[in-house]
Amino acid sequence: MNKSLLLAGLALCFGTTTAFAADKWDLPTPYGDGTHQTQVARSFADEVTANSGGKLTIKIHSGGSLIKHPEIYRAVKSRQVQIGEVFIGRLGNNNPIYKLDNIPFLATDFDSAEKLYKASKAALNEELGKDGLMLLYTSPWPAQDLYSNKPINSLADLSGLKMRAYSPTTSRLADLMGTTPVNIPFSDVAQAFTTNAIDAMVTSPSTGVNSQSWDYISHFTTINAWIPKNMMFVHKKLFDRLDDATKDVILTAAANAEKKGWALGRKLAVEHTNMLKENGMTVSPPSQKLDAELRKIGATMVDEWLSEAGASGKSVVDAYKAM
Ligand code: PCA
Repeated sequence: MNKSLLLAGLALCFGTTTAFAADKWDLPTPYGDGTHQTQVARSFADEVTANSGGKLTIKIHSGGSLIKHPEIYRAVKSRQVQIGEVFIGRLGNNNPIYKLDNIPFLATDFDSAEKLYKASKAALNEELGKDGLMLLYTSPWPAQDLYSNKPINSLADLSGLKMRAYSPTTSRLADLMGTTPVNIPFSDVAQAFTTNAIDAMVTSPSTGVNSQSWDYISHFTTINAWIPKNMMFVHKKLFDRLDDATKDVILTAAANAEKKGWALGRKLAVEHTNMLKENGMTVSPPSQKLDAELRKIGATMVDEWLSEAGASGKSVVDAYKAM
C-alpha cells in the first residue's frame, strides 16, 4: 500500500477527513532568541497558531538552526520551507530595491525610515512577487552606529582598518570609508573581534548588547547612519491555498508584528545605547568632521544607487522625499 492510501485509511479509521488536515509551517529566522527580531517573529507565529483554530501551526527555528541566513530566501522560494525571515540588505545583489535598505544618511531617524518604507513597500513586494513570494511585515533595527577600539574623530582614524560588512551596500561603504570590508555574520562578531579578523563595525546598539560588545570593544560613536530592516515573507501559492479566515489571521498577526517591531526598534535604540554605556563603553556623538565626511559618502552612495536602480528607483526616492 502506498503512503497516501495508508494515510487515507487511517483518517477513515479515526473518523476524520483530510479536508481538516492542519497545516504546519516551518519558519527559519537568522538571528537568535535574544534579539528583538526573533521575539517579534515568535509573537507573530504564536498569534497565528493560537487564532487559526488548529488549522495552521507555525514553528520558529531561530538563529539559523534549521536554515542558515544566506539560504533562507532560496529555501522559501523553492518551498523547502513555507515562510522565512531575512535581513533585507543581504539580498542587495538580487535587486537594487534591497540595497536601498542599507543606504547611509538617506533616512536616519524612525519617522524618516517609516516614510522610506512606505515609499518602497510596493516595489519591494513586486520584487518578491517575481519569485512567487509575498511580504508579510518588516521590523527595523535601531540606527546603525560605529564600533571601534579607539576614538574615531575623522575617517583618517579608520584608514586601513578591517571593517565588518553584512551586505553588499556595507561592503561598498567600507570601501568608501577607506577600510577593508570583511563579511562576518552576526553570530561570529565577538570571535572576529577577539581574533583581530575585524577592527571595527557599523551596526545597532542592540547587536552590541546581544553580543556583549563591552567584552571586546571599547568605543561606540552614534553616527546614526541608517535604519535597516528584517522582513517576513511567505510563499504566495501556499498562502493563497489557505481559507479566507486563516489568511485574515496571518495578515492581522503580520500587522501586529509590524507595529510591535517598529515600536521596539524605537525603544531599544535608547535602552541599548544606555546599556553599552552602563557596561563601560565610551559612547559619544560623531565629531563634526566625521559626520560631514560620512554624509558626503552617503550622498555618493545615494547617487550610485540611483544610477543602478534607474527610473523605478528614482520614483521611490522621489516619493520618499515628497512625504
Ligand atoms: N544588526 C544586524 C543587522 C543590523 C543590525 O543592527 C547585524 O549586525 O547583523
